[in-house]
Amino acid sequence: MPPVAICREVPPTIGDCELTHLGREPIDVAAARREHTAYILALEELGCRVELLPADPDHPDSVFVEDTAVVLDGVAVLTRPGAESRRGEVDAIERALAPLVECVRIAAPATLDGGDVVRLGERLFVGMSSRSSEAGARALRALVRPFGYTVDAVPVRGCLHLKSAATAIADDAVLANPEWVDPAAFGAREVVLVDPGEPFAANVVRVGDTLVHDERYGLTRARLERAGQRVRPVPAAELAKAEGAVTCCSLVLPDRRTRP
Ligand code: CIR
Repeated sequence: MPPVAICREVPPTIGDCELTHLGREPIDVAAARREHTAYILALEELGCRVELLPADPDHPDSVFVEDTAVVLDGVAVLTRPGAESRRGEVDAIERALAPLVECVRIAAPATLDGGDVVRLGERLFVGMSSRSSEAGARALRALVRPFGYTVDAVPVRGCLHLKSAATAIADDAVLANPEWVDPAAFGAREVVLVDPGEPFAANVVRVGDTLVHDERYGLTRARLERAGQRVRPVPAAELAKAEGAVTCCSLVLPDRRTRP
């Protein structure tokens, strides 16, 4: 079975998105939609079956589906996002995931954004950001332990989510910005650092053996390629004005152990 990727259309209200570390700039909705379409085509080209959910204008950040769930082998954890304005995004994602995988849910008062969860094999790392609480990390640990995963909390500074600071490029390797997270926290065999002039370049989506990466970060792309990685650049500048990066726009289900 091909991997399934869940995505959601860009809503017309995206200009009203949450912003934490960025100033508000006008967002060109048509340009954001063109980028999103190019991203979906890239996922399809890499073998994903994309399930595209309709836009939800009541939730300006709803294109950033990653924050609403942590999808693992055999289980999906529906989150309780740290921003109150985003909590209403979760039910539609649960409806999309439930036919595919067993779903469990983080309960109040814990908060967790999927963008704060980095997975290296069976080890999960949760960024202690403005969105995800220690209670959120504890709740995740209790929910995923029966499925064989460990959970460690990781300090993160200066950026929105842990995945702004570091993402997995293999089950034992990370791409990281050391200004925002200590790369040693992951105990990875290999660390590739972003080019210092590209602080936002640590975010990649792994699809099979390819990394989907923002096309603006050529110096970091060259570092990844020198490390033997295959990279698929995509346009992402308009959605970046909403403080989103490439991982935020999809939930890629592992192709093993999903429901038939
Ligand atoms: C937010 O602040 O929640 C959105 N404007 C951006 C979310 C980006 N999501 C992610 O990095 N996983």
